[in-house]
Amino acid sequence: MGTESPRLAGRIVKAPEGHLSLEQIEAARKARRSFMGKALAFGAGASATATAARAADGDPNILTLPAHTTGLGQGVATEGYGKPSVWEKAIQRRESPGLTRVPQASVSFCPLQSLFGIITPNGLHFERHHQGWWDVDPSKHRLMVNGLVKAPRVFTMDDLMRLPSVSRIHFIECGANTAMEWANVSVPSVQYTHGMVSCCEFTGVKLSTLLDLCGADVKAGRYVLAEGADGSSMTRTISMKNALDDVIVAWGMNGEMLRPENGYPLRLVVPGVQGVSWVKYLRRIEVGDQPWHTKDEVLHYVDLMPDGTHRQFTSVQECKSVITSPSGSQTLLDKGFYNVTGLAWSGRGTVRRVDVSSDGGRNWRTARLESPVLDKAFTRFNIDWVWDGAPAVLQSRAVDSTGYVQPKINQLRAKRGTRSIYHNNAIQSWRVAESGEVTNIQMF
Ligand SMILES: Nc1nc2c(c(=O)[nH]1)N[C@H]1C(S)=C(S)[C@@H](COP(=O)(O)O)O[C@H]1N2
Ligand SMILES: [Mo]
Repeated sequence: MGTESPRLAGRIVKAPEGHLSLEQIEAARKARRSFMGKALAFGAGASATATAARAADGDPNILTLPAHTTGLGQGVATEGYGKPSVWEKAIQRRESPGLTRVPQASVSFCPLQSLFGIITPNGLHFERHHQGWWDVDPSKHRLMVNGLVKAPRVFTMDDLMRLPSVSRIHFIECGANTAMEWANVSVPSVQYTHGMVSCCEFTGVKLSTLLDLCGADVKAGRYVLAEGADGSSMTRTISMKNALDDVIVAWGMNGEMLRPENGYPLRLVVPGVQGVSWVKYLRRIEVGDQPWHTKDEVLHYVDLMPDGTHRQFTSVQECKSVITSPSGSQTLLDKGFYNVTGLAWSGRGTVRRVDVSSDGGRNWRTARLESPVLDKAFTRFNIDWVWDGAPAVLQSRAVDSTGYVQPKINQLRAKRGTRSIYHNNAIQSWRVAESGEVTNIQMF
């Protein structure tokens, strides 16, 4: 998968090129200590030490100071938009070749294995487009609110950004995330198994504020339609209950304007609900008295249940978790201590607990939840693990604030049958081989 192996993005695998290995650092330290000892014995100070260090250039036993310590650095980085270190080049969104026929109707997966904390950087947020992305001119963009409202209105971006705003941290997960695992296709890394999820701080005006401004009939108007301005005619029905609760018409993402690929200049944020309802390039909100049954809610993102019925408005992303490191395609370099880390989230509230197993689910230990633990947002978990070098299977199992427990794949299959494509929140298993290689396996 991918032109570059996702191995490169695994921090456990190897230090970025150009960095010293632990052995090199230790050897350098030792050399420096004995050298300093000699220098001090001669009653010399630090500057004499540095001079001697330069004099010893070329001697492999003596630490030579790197250019960044002795030379002049670069000027302020004011040119263009700030960029990550060159050493982090391998950490990118990646497309799974062959998954879709054209890149305009494709997915780029977020490199979860290389991220810390709960916020997804904007340049690494997963992408899902049905008809390509656009960099829409915000001065020309409009949002219409119509339907069962007293005063239909057309808002400019300036109009919207003058209104009272909120900033909230929420995850967005495509309903198709982890879909390959239904088919028992073991894609190699967490980037490809779980990378259609991200978590950001979104800023915008609450949809309830706009509905209020336009005098929406919130009794007869039991539903809201959201429509995008791209060629995919992305339209989704959202219940009025959701709309009045925590839905945001957002322009901000992690402190700056949305990226074009994520819906610039305006997108709907529907906390807890699958990604398809988070309509990008949002241009219209209509209030109505029944669901619209548009193509993206009758044909796509539906679940064919064992009794032959379609579960159509499967909207909430159930509680889920995954260990992001160690994870598939990484290699443990040695026995000993590891910080097992991962992410948990629930579309129904907060994460209450995450348990971690290293023996394929026989024994479980409760992981540490790092703060903050927020509603419908990523929660970062960590747990100590000492690898004895024997084969192991790492798994995480999350419990949310409703008491719902993340299921095993066979428990999920018992309920959902064998025809599902979407909405797979099963426990993920990573097998650690004696060689240290970590692979994706299914445990029933
Ligand atoms: N206008 C528009 N909105 C859209 C889509 C789209 O193709 N066009 N894709 C949807 C789907 S299926 C998902 S999962 C999310 C993905 O959002 P992202 O690209 O910001 O990750 O946007 C949703 N909103
Ligand atoms: Mo999606």
